[in-house]
Amino acid sequence: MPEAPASSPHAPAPVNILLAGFEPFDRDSVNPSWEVARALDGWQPDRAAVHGTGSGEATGETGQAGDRAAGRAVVHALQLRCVFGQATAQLDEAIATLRPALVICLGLAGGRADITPERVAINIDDARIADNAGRQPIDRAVVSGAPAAYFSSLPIKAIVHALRAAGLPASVSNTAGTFVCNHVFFALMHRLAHAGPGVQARGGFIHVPYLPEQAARVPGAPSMALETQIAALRSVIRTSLAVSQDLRETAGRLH
Ligand code: PCA
Repeated sequence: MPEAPASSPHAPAPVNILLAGFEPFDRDSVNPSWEVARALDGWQPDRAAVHGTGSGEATGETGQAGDRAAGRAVVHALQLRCVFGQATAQLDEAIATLRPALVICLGLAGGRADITPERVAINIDDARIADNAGRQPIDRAVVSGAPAAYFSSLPIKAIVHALRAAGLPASVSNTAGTFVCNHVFFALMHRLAHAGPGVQARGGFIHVPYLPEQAARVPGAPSMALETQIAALRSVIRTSLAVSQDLRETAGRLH
């Protein structure tokens, strides 16, 4: 559980960034989503970095989020259990403690080759495998009575644009699946939608590929080195802080 940093009377309170990743699941011994989050724990994207992403035209407009990012920002890593219900309780508790301006949850999508910001979270749990507590809900709402879906409030297209400009493979994903990642993503967006006045956190979910050592056990599976994944998440955070209005360029698919 991350601690909120002590506030100093001289410096403005830092902008807190909550970066969550998952524990290993499905017989794996490592989960790159947590390895990336913990590598960035304590990282402070500085003002120059926020405004000079090296991505040229990728940054779009800056607005309120960019202005706030002009002060200090600091990343707090949180490891989530891969357990329906428990992971969302952990995330809720961290949000209540840190009051972050930005919440990015990461998860492993084994079989994907690139960094994939998710566009949409859906209000359904439909587990093909059991979670780490043996739970396997089928066709159950994440939050009963809540809307069918929420969109990410991260600038997903600007994120992809900046990653590609830096030579890092990325694409928008239109499904986060129906397992614990989508569950957490939906609960996050529902929570942010009901955060009340004065709380203006942006949030979303990003899937990452296997690490090379994981992919070696699955013939033909794509992977991405941990250092590349960490570099990608630095870019994602900078773009999320700097860009308030997402790019209008297609990431559409026919199917
Ligand atoms: N990936 C799983 C759950 C935890 C993780 O890292 C998913 O995509 O649902």
